[in-house]
Amino acid sequence: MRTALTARLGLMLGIAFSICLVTGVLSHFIQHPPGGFHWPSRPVQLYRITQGLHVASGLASVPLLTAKIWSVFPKLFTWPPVRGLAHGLERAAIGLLSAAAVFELVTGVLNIAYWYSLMPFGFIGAHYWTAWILAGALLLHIAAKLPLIRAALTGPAAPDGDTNSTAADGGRARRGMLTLARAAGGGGWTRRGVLTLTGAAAGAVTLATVGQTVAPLGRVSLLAPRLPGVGPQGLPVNKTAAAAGIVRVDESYRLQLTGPTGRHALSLQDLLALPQFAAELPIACVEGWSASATWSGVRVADLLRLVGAEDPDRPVTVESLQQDGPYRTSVLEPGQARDPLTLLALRLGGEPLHLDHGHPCRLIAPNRPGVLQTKWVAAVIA
Ligand SMILES: Nc1nc2c(c(=O)[nH]1)N[C@H]1C(S)=C(S)[C@@H](COP(=O)(O)O)O[C@H]1N2
Ligand SMILES: [Mo]
Repeated sequence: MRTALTARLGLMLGIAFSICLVTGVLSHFIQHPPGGFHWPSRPVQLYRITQGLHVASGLASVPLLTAKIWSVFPKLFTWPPVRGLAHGLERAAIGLLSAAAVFELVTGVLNIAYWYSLMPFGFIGAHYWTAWILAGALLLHIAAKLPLIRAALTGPAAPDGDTNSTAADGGRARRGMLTLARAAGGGGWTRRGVLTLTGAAAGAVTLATVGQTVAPLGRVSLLAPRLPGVGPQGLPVNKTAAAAGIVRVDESYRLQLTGPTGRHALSLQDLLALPQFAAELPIACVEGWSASATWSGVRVADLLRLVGAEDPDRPVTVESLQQDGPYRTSVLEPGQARDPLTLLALRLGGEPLHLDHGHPCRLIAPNRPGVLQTKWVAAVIA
C-alpha cells in the first residue's frame, strides 16, 4: 500500500506546490517587475485571491509534506544507498527536493508569523530562488518516477506496497525495507486511514489560518497572527507609525506634487478641498492577511492633472515621510496611477486616517500588494 499512498500524497503535494509556485512567482513579479511585465489594476480583488491561495496552499502543504516524508521514510535506509549514476542522481534530486521543500515551508511560516529574527538572510531572495530549485528538482523527480507513479495511481493496489522494488533491489534491501516500513508505523495503518488523517490535518491547518483573509472564519482561525477587523479603525496594521519612525505629523505638513508642468505643495486642507471619492478596497499583505475597508480621498489621476502628467505612459513614484526601510517608496504603473479607484486616501471608514494607517494620507490602489500601498505619503512624482 505504501507506493500507492506515496503516489497519492505526491499528487496532492504536486498540486499544492504548483499553485504555490505560480502565485508566488506572480507576486514576486508584481513587486519586482522584470522588463515587459505589466500587472493590470483590475479585477480589484485579483491579487488578494492569488496571494490568499499562495498562503493557503503553502500552509496546507505542511501536513502533506510531513505525511509524504513519513511514507517514504524507510526507503531512506535502503542498501546500498547508491546503485550507479542514474540512481545516484535520482537520490540527489530527492535530497535537494526535500531540503528545498522544507526550507520553503519553514521560511513561509516564519514570514507569516513575522519571525524575521529567525531568518538571518534576506527572506525575499532566499524564498524566491529556492522555489525555482524546488521546481527543478520536483520535475526531475517526477520524470524519474513517472512509470512508477502511473502504475501506482492506475494499477490494482499491491498488497505490500513494494511495487517499487525491482529484482535488482535484491532480497536483503527488500526485507530490510519492509521491516523498517513496519517499524516506522506502516503496520496497522491503511492507505485510506493515512490519507484521511492527512486530509483532515491539511483541512485543520487551513481552517486555523484562512480567517486572516476570509473574515467570517476569523473565529476558528486560532493560528492566524492578523485578523480582518482587528486593529485601529477595524483594520490590522502591518507596520506601526512608531516602528516606521513617524512620531507626529503637524500643521506644517505639505504634499510635494511634481510633474512636467510644475510643482505644488499641498496642505491637508488643500487636499480636503479637492473633489473626494470613496472606494471599497482591500489591503492584501504578502505576509498572509487581507482585509477590505472603505477609503476616501483624492484621485491620484486628479493630482496628476494638476501638474500636467496626463501622459498615459508616465509611471508615478510615491514617497513616504518614513526616512528609511524598503517600503518607503513605491511605483505605480501608468495604467494603475490613472485608475479612478486609485486614491490618496485621507479617510478610512469615514474618519480621518489613524496615524498607524498612514495619516495624513496614504496610497490605496486596486489589485495591488499591501507592501506597495505606501503610508504617510510625502511626495507624488510623475
Ligand atoms: N511607508 C510605508 N508604507 C507601508 C509600509 C511600510 O513599511 N512603510 N508597509 C506596507 C505593508 S507591508 C502593508 S501590508 C500595508 C498595511 O497597511 P495598514 O498597516 O494600514 O493595514 O502598508 C504598507 N505601507
Ligand atoms: Mo504587507
